[in-house]
Amino acid sequence: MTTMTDIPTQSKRFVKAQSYPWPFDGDLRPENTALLVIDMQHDFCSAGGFIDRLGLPTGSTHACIEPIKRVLEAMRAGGYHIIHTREGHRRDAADLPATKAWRAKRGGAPIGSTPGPRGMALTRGEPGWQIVPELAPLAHEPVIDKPGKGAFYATDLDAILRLHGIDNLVFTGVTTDVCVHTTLREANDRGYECLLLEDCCAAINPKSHDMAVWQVKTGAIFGAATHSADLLEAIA
Ligand code: TIU
Repeated sequence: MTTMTDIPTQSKRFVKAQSYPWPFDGDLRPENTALLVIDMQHDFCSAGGFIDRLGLPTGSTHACIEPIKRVLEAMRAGGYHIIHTREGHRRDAADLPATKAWRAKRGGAPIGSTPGPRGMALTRGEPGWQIVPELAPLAHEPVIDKPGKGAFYATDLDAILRLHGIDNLVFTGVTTDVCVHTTLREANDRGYECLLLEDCCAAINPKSHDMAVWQVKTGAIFGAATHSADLLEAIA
């Protein structure tokens, strides 16, 4: 990481955000900044997937595909790092905690058995586990397969970020209050500078989304939050 004094004032760049202009040190460059697209899989965003089989709505998670696509295209064009994540379990279920298996089965969307319209829920290789085609990763973009909510737990995400000198993380994806928040909190504790794009993430319950965004916007505890338009303006 650079220190504040390393960056000449004239080359500092900030995104308008709450509760402070982001990143804290103004060191916003394609080389040290990654877009994280979290769990934009059919299981969370589409009919017949995990969330739908639990009897929960997917309207809000589906609706953030388009805003994420705009940011993805702009950051690809700008040469920023792009990293995708997928939540899912090994087909042999060796990485599936009994607690999670029990809860999913109880909710009506068993993991690793009893296929639904998009195959077995949250199971690697199944149709529901695939990333939605609008946001399909390019061949050179790392995809982090994660068994948990947080993208740092039991993955090589931290190693990849450090190998590439990435300090700043822009958060998009689903769901705001579960996997996005868990990953943002994990990243914050590891010293990464986090920006949440509030129109590029969604929760099952809009009130829970609002509170999760509020937590990031208020008090500068985990980082900052903004709308994608402000990020796009800053990197244009
Ligand atoms: N990706 C993610 O957020 N996993 C979840 O289980 N989310 C729920 O909202 N349940």
